[in-house]
Amino acid sequence: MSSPLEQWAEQTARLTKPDHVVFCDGSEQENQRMIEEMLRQGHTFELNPKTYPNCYLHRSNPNDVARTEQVTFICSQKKEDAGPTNNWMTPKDAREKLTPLLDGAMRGRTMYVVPYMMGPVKSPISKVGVEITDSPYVVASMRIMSRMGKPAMERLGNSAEFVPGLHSLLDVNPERRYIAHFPDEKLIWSVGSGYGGNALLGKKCFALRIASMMAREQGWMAEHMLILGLESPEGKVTYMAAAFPSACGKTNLAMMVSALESQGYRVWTVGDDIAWMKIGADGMLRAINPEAGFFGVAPGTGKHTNPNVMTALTSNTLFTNVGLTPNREPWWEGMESEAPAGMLDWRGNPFDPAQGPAAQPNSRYTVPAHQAPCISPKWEDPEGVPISAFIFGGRRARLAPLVYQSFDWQHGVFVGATMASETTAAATGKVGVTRRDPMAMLPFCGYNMADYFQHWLDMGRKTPRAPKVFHVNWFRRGTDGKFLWPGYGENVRVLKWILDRVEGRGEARETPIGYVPTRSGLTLDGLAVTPAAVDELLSVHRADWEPELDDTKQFFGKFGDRLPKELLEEHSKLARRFADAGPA
Ligand code: GTP
Ligand code: SPV
Ligand code: MN
Repeated sequence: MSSPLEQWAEQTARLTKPDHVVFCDGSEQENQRMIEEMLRQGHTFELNPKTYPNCYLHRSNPNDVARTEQVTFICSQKKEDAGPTNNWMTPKDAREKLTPLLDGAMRGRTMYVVPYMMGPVKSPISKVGVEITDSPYVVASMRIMSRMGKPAMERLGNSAEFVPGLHSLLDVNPERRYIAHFPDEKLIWSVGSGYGGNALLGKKCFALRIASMMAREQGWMAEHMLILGLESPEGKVTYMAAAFPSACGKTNLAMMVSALESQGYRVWTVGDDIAWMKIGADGMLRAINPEAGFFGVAPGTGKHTNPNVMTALTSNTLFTNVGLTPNREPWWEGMESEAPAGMLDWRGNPFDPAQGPAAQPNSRYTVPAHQAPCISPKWEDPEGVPISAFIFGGRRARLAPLVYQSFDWQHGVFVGATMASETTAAATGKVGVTRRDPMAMLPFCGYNMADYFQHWLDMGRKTPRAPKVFHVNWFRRGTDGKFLWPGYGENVRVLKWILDRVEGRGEARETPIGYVPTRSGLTLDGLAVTPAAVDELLSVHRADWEPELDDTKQFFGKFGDRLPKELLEEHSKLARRFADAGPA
């Protein structure tokens, strides 16, 4: 008798008709074969073995450089179960559309069967997935991003306890690109794209969309959150998880070199993109990072902004869509070195600034997490780390102050549910348009977001020592259009205030939106920001919040009766607090 995995692989091979089938074990020899195949295919190049040993540059198809939300579907039986914020097809329609595309799709190719584990090897929170793909780039990336091969097979045995994900590049044509999720079977089908979040199925497809469905059914949480530990001068580490939309600073916050290191405040990285959390025996939410690597945005990453990752990515790293110097080193805008003469841009053409940047704005590095000097000693703790604070945030040129604290859990859920942010290059479409992105999960929640809000409310009730909830904004701009806050390592000043609040200290004033630090409540010594800029960063303007109240009301309206009444209650309370505060 063959195992459920073997049966699924056989069935898939019958459909996709590959020339060869390879079951991946995650070994070094196998990885070398994968790289040879990538080099042979012609879109991957070896980097300078002296300065970047075992590093490669991969150039994707220029039509395939970011997640494509418009062709990402939740295929539930009923449209209402996908909700108003997801694209929807019936499972039957999705199968009828995709089966002919998959029929014979792997002819002339190798079908790789990739078992992988999301989460630390011994953690009870971890889960197994299996991705079948015809892309060696996907296999090499999954090997960095997950515990691939042996550990997954050992956990799986002959059981059917895995999330299957079928991926084929087809002909990488946007007209034939679909990323489909089947809630009933906890199954993923992705065709026509080789890009990160569309193709590395363990990441957004499993660890967020499918896992969020499982988490709701089983009483836990799967969130688009970084996890960090803030060490205090006494050596105590307090863990926080933060949800910011794509390309809004999770990796950078999680890996920061603290500007307050001389005062004893230091940041340790547990995860940079996804958190799975369960209520622990101590009544706190315990978080694991399901991933094993960082798939981070390259542009804007440099020695001053993120020195930790710059140290990490000089070996065993796969770069996608960055520039290539004559010295065969990777280069991107914001690397803080002069653009070298004779460079090739991300498409492989001689770099001409008039034709656009050297690196694609959503170009990325894929690096093993353990290579980061800031990796937390607890990052693979099977129990997970206890979370004391949740931090929401986004890119808001106006409106949201540098930081504020919600009044309580229910208000915190409202703060998360009414998050909004300017769109970035992480997804195709317009950049810089403000859109509502609740809990940074708009593109990643696998079910109706009204039910997701209810799940958040329920989790707060069920968690005896639920995290305190905060909101931050590193992206507020002054009248000159420039960022008011220096960001990056200076963000530790905000984390320190959050820690103070968690511990019952931290000076704050009560405003209609929540507790905002007073200027003296923040540790600002040695910071080159004018007092006027700090005041602006901490201000709450009623004239900005009134249209915001209208917009959030309209957004909530999309969910009809399914929206938890608690959120409308919080909306009215916020409006009343502004009315009571009088003109401002
Ligand atoms: P995903 O991997 O897409 O989920 O993104 P992320 O949230 O991890 O974003 P990341 O940390 O990679 O940051 C994206 C961009 O925002 C980079 O270009 C950073 O340089 C920039 N950025 C990050 N933190 C800050 C900050 O504190 N201030 C400013 N101004 N920019 C920042
Ligand atoms: C994001 O877009 O939020 C990412 C990159 O983290 S991707 O894996 O492509 O989703
Ligand atoms: Mn992300």
